[in-house]
Amino acid sequence: MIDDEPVSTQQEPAARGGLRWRSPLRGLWLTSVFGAVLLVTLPIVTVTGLLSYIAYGPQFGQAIPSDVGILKLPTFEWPTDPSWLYRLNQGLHVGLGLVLIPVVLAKLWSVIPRFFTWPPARSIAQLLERVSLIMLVGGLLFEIVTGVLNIQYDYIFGFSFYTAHYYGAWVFIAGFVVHIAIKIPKMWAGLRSRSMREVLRTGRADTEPEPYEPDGLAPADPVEPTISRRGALALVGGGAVFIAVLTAGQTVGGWTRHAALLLPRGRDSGDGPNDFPINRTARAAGITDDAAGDSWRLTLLGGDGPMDLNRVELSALPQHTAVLPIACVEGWSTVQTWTGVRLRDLAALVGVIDPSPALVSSIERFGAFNRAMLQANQVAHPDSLLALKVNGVDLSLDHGFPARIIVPALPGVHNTKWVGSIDFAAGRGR
Ligand SMILES: Nc1nc2c(c(=O)[nH]1)N[C@H]1C(S)=C(S)[C@@H](COP(=O)(O)O)O[C@H]1N2
Ligand SMILES: [Mo]
Repeated sequence: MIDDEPVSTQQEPAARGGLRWRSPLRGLWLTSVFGAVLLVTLPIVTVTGLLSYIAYGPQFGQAIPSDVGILKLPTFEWPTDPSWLYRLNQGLHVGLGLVLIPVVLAKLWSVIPRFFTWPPARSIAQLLERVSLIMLVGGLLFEIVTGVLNIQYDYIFGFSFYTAHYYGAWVFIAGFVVHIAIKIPKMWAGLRSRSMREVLRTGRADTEPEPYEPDGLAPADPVEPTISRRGALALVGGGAVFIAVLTAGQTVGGWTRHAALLLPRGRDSGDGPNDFPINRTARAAGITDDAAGDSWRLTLLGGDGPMDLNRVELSALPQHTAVLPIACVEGWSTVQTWTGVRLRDLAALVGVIDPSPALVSSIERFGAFNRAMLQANQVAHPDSLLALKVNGVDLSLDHGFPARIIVPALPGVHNTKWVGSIDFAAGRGR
């Protein structure tokens, strides 16, 4: 057999596992571009995630997980202004988190020979780098998986991924910080090793392989390019845009909601003015027409309470209208016009003039979201309502009839539906 393939040059990279990774695109430049994108965007996903934890009110033990030991964050009163604050926070966290998945995968692809380097470490410093890399990559993939599962399947499995997601975040953060500290100079050099303009002008035929260096990312024996660098960037960017199209509808609403395929519950809607996403239906929550019917009473506790009010009495109190979003932790949101009684007016009815935190309880018996502690500023805000109506008509049973909470910038989950009682002294440790 006449074969002039140089056997010797094949064996050398094969020994370091390089034979399988021969793309001429692989190298410091492409890795640095993906790295730079993630360097700017992943901190946004991380910080909004941690803020979301604080918005849940860990000071009341109602963030998940409730006890996080030394990972406890400094908590503060989550603001009520602007009313879209949590909507923006959670839209960014979930939306950006999903959109970045193709970039994360591309970045991993670009450094894949690294994971097969042998021996894995030749010095203590290198060993530490490797451990931080495992934390970074493992943490990130774990966050993506638990995040997506949380959006898609939380209720199917009947348990929460929040706890895993919270601890996973800290593993990722530790790996990310170390990785940045180690790699920033390299990334900077990588970004400057090619001109982006030049790359965007170069087609596949003219695509040159990256220069080989021992211990570098570029292969010693690159194959012919199957795609240009700009093609690779377009592919990854296109993937990100595609995911954006599949998710944006969950917040933008209207007809775009039909494109929001990554959003299982947000598509569930009611009729007419009550036609907007339903998180948990009355049926799923075990709310019967009877329990929500004429026999329903709202019980006010604390101060001079208890005091019972039926729905007719509530309707006779001064009514206030506010345009406010419901923004779910899962990323979807919807803005509606709500009408009802101000929470601070209800507090005043039982003689509580200077509101403290209040505990709202639903008549729903078993759900995980059947009660919520509201901060004092949330009770006091003039737009914080016990809503009886939405968009000018009575709430539907699915949206919380006879009455539900709606508070500006409050995480969706704490806008309790089918309210049975409000304890205005709950925060005073009675
Ligand atoms: N009693 C009760 N209230 C609840 C829930 C629930 O399961 N039970 N779900 C919460 C969640 S997670 C969200 S996002 C909002 C959604 O309100 P909607 O179904 O009217 O859109 O209701 C909140 N109120
Ligand atoms: Mo939610």
